[in-house]
Amino acid sequence: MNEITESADDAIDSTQEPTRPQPDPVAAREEFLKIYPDKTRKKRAKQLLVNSDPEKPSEIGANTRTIPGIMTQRGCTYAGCRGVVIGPMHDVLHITHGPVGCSFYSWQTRRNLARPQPGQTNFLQYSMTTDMMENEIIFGGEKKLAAAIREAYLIFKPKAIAVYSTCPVGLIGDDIHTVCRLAKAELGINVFGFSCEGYKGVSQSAGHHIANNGVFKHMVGLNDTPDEDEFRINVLGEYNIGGDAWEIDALLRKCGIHVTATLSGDISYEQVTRCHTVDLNVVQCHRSINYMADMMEKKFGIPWIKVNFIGAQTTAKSLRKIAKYFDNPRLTNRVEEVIAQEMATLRPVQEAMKTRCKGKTAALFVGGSRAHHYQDLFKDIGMTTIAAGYEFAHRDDYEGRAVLPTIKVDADSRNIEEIEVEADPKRFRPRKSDEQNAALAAGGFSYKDYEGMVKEMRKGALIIDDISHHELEKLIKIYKPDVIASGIKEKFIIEKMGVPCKQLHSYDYGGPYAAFTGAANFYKEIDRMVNTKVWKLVSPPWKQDPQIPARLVYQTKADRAESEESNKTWKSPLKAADEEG
Ligand code: CFM
Repeated sequence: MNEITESADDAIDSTQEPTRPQPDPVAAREEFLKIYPDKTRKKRAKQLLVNSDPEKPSEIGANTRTIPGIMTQRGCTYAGCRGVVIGPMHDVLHITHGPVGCSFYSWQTRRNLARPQPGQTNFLQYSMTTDMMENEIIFGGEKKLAAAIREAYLIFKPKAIAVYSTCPVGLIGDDIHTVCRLAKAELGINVFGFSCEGYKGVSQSAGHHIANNGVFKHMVGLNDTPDEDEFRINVLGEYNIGGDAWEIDALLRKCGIHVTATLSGDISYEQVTRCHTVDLNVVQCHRSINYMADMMEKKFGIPWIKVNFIGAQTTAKSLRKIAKYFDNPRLTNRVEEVIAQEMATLRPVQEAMKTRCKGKTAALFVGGSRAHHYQDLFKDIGMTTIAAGYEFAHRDDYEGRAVLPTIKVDADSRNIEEIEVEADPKRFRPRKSDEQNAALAAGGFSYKDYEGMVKEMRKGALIIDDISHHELEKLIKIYKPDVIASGIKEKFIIEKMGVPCKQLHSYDYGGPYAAFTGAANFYKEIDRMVNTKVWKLVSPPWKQDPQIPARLVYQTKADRAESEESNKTWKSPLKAADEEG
């Protein structure tokens, strides 16, 4: 038994197979693809795979443009930068330079909660924008931006202001960086901009990268004062959705591990400026923040490991790995004590929910990390993930970081700046000696070790990148999963088709789901969803009042003629009923 990863008391049965016989995945895949025109089919085929050998994941088409006409769940680059990575910093003032819609739709739509300390400010409830109008689009918006920064400063007196470019700003060429530099000199506070125009990348993923670069350049390293606590870490890629970061923080504190900064859940500007003083970075969401982890390692010598605090067994494994890194008997014992205590409370809930959920199936289509992480929570209660995919992750998030050197750089990824980082002449400090690292490696410990989603999925599962609405509907019809974990854009279609949908971005107002305490919430929530009878009573409107049949593409002329004919004679059943009186 590998002592880092397993222990008899928290081991779970991960060989669980679904109770109902499952469809043939190869035939299902064919069915998904057959409606597409040739070119589209060829492209989608690369993004839609059957997991034929989990040990050797096939190369997946990921992080490429969505084909126009396909309904995608993706967001834009601005969303990934302003909304995801930097937006949660609660005392930084965020100004969107653009038309009002971009700001309005990023106004508290993500549940990144904050509980500022006494004396700290919280601007999260505000949404600030330059509200560009035709005038600025034609004659330039730099003056309006400068005025907005000045005005916001006078009202709120923040320590830092971040400015975000939207699509039209990139198109007309406003130089936000010069405006920010001048404002910084004028106001004497930190002001910096992000060229995160919505169109800049193929998804919000580009925005993560742009945000990482900017936070690293403009904030990290400004204050060298370390916290006095021992075992100091940062939790990177945890955004406190529904309070997850608070559960993780409380658990770590119980173990005696100190979190200097969580990037960026419930974090203050000041914490970001000092986060380079820790001894270890642990990465929760690899997709959104791996850049930061790598840059901090190069410049300051802080190593990083991948963790996962979603799922009981994975949480235990992550705690043990952190303890192993610090290699301190006191900490190691304490971690074991905490795991034993937490599992003693959680196990009865887990067992009870398992008897009710065992053998049921789930499909997950979320973002760039949750579609992987949440499979562990389902596994905890005996459920099987039959299909999963990310919206915008890259190949390494599917196949593991080993494929990084083989990822082709295309025109879209080249568009995003890769910043050159060198060791800081004064502040670079290796956290472990070569001997210590050799001993860790001999004990099975590895750094930067994200293995990706596919290896942990069962043979025969479907892996679907950037799933389309059409494919989702087919999946529901063919597989009838007991629950789908997904987002708000598709939630109600799924539910109208009689399948419960757990919204895994904002948690449908629920959560937290992280750490042992959060796991109990999730098990109970999923039990309620998969065991209620209400879904069998749903009759979607299109079954009662079918719409005119329309086709995406006509394969043959006869096809088209048939469709046109049926349109002519089609009558709404409701109308027919009316006419009959
Ligand atoms: Fe990371 Fe996220 Fe996610 Fe993400 Fe997101 Fe999110 Fe997400 Mo929505 S940072 S990749 S861009 S874990 S907002 S907190 S839930 S899509 S899976």
